[in-house]
Amino acid sequence: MTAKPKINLNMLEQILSSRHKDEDFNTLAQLPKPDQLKDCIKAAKRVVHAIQNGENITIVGDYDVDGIVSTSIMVDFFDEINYKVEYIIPNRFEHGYGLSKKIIDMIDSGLVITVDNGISAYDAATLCKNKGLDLIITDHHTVGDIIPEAYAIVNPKREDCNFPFKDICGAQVAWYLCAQIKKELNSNVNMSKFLDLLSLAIVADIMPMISLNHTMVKYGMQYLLKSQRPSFIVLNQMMQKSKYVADDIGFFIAPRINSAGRLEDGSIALNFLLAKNISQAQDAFEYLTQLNNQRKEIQNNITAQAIEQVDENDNVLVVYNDNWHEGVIGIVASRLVEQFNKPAFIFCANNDILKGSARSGENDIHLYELIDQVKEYVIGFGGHKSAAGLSIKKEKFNLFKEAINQVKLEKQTDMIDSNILGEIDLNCVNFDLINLLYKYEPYGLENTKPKFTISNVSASNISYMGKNKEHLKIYIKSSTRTYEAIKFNNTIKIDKDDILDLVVSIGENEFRGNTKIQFLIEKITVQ
Ligand SMILES: [Mn+2]
Repeated sequence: MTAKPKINLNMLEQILSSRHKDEDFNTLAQLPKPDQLKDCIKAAKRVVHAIQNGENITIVGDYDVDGIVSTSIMVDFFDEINYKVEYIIPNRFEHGYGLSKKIIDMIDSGLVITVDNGISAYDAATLCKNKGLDLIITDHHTVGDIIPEAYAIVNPKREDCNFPFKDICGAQVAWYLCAQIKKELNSNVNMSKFLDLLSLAIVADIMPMISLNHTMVKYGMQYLLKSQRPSFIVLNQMMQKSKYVADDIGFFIAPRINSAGRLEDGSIALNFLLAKNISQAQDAFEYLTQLNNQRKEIQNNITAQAIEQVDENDNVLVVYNDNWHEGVIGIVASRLVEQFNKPAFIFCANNDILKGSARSGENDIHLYELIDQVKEYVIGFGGHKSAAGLSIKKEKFNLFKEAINQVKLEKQTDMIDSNILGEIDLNCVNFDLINLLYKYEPYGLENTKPKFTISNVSASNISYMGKNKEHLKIYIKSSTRTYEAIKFNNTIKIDKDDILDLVVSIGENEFRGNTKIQFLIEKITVQ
């Protein structure tokens, strides 16, 4: 680790404010307009035509948070303008990802609108055409060499799209299309009522937390807190927060919504978000919590097995097992990235085909481009910089693993190290510091949560929490007070006599109206 400066409050304010000094779109009123998205007007006009002619409209979403939120925004919007639409969240196990033949077989006529998927649905687009279905693709994933044949394609990553900020999520694209439809219809739907939902998708899809994403999540989390959606009333009751931070979404809310599609069916989570009353929302929420607990157990088992297989000398971690659960391999990849600080590919089997999920974390490695360089071994792939999905033939596994490890990686920064702002003196840690950290929320990709080193401390009251005692809790002392510090998924054994160097982020723990300062430990080194 390189030597870090000692941080005080003034320095911290300077560092954090400088991150945003050249940014556009700092208020909701400054957000770019929907017509800046290529094809958005064309698509909206087609939708209005469909409404006027009473055509069937079918929304096709995805089973992750972004896809589910995209779908719920669309469904809710059409509800607001009093037009009944059909919607389908593909089932990962039954239909696979995105618009596919099996999904098109379920649609008889009219207009199909994809949300958070579709940009790689070449064959499905042709099937739609042959079946006389008009297709509007809204997506945000990387546009490949071939573009599907569709009536309109709204995707900021199109080369010919001049939208001023490219890294928005699927739900934002869907929201923008709704905003344009609203305009075409001269309707009075308040588009800001969707910001609560949008904040979930932007955080969960790991969009860069800068520029318009920062603004939308910042305000979205405030809307979330006072949201009148039954689902969010239930959520707020459970969370008991006076304010939200991005990690509340990332660690607590998103995993529950994701667990539906990972283990069973994304519609369960969609029904939660669209619940019409508190009791419906309550039931759906309890079920999601159950699924999420199951998901954790499966994931912990697979993570342990995957770690055993990892070859630490590889630049890119590639592991595979026949019996791994397809729904959790993406998270397992994230856990490997955390532990080894390298891009990770986790595969599970589907007959002779291996389905894989890749994560690059906060490394400067572009996964889509990385896979593109070894695409001769790949059947199909899609995704973006920090997350991707792919499939390969089982017999090509070793070749793929070898080839991807031959690719010269552009740049590999130490993820944790490069995000550390400096050494923090425990005597400087007080609520002034906490408030300053909150002021620059939400944090995320490209605007990382401030991390600090704390050197030469010892731990008291060492304890372990969680079902498998996987989380570590310790107390550390300044000259005047004692702080709680948590390490999730701890792998290091420590003793009360050990002298420790820590990398931490600092936040609050709100519990039953009591607020205390809490450290989240990223890394522990025993001296
Ligand atoms: Mn997405």
